[in-house]
Amino acid sequence: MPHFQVGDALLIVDVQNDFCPGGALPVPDGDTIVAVLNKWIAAALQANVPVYASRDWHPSDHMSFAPHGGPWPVHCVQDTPGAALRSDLQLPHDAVIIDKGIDPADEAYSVFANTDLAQRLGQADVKRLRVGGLALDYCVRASVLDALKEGFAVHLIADATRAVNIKPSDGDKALDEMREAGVIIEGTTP
Ligand code: VGL
Ligand code: ZN
Repeated sequence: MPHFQVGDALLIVDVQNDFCPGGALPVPDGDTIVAVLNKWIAAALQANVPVYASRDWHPSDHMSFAPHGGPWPVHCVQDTPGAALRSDLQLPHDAVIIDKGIDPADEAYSVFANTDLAQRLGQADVKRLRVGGLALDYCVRASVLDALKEGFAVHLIADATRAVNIKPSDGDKALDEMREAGVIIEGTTP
């Protein structure tokens, strides 16, 4: 069982249609984390712990897109169905939505890049983050490393994240880097 306590928050990274099978930049089995996250959301609600959900939220001319010289297919364009959060993700009504990747000239994998998330977490007296979402080897990795640098304690929910794995070892490498930086990896469903 998750042990949410005062000072905790749940951070859900980029659980959007484009990162799930059928989307523009699908993460293998990305959709399977939704059911896991829904259990953590229910536990957060019960413990009165705030929930934050980020969206990769790009302008149509974003530098990460292949037509603009970047490595990725066009994905998560603002206000398109692909950029919408998965409709089966049961977010609380007062979940805080954080949009990132808005600057066309900045990749911004991290949820902390050019957003007010750190400030908002500070205002809410959050000390420890439980993190899940997509993709493990990009935005989850960057967000977890930044959260640790910002001074938060961070737990990664291992079965609530999946890797793109362009190289098959990318997910494992990201886990190693996060572990070295101080993340606590917790295993199974709550
Ligand atoms: C992401 C690639 C490009 C992610 C975002 O959310 O992990 N990956 N943009
Ligand atoms: Zn992106």
